[in-house]
Amino acid sequence: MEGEFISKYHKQLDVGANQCSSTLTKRIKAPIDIVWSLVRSFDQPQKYKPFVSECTLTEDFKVGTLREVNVRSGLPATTSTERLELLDDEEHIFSVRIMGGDHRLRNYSSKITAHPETIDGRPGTLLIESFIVDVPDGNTTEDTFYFVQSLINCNHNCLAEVSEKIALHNQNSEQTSLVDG
Ligand code: A8S
Repeated sequence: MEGEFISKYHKQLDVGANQCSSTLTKRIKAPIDIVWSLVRSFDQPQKYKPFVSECTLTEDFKVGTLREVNVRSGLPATTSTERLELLDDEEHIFSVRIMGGDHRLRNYSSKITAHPETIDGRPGTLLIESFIVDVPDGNTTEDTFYFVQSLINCNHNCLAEVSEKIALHNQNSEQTSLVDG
């Protein structure tokens, strides 16, 4: 299934000679509704992205809207201006493009899809994220892969942690309400 989803949703058609592109997956032990509600919060990426300190929208939350993201210190970046390209709550597709900011990732765009999956007999989620970006001057393709993939892996791990915490909390309150009758 994973391969099918990747070829259906994550085929990068035009990867230029000075660009790099890749697809990462993460299995999360939480139902898709919980994971999706975090992924789709274009206005609050700090709910799960550990490097984001603040985010403000320039207009109402809709496709085409820009957000100004402030990045925590310690990274080679301070701000990023990003546009919501696609939000499909039925098919669970979310795509963002970086328009500018104080950092080195030019022409970055990413797409996330989420797919329900049973993990250890419980409702879980398969998350797939692909990206494409220019290789910055003075860097190799390998450096760029490594840099971007590390950031995305951190985001995925935190997304899993937050989602799994909410799922566990929901399970516990369901049990309590069963007992309370
Ligand atoms: C995302 C993915 C990435 C974010 C990168 C790759 C970024 O926010 C950080 C450091 C940078 O140097 C670039 O979906 C930028 O968050 C953490 C500011 C864009």
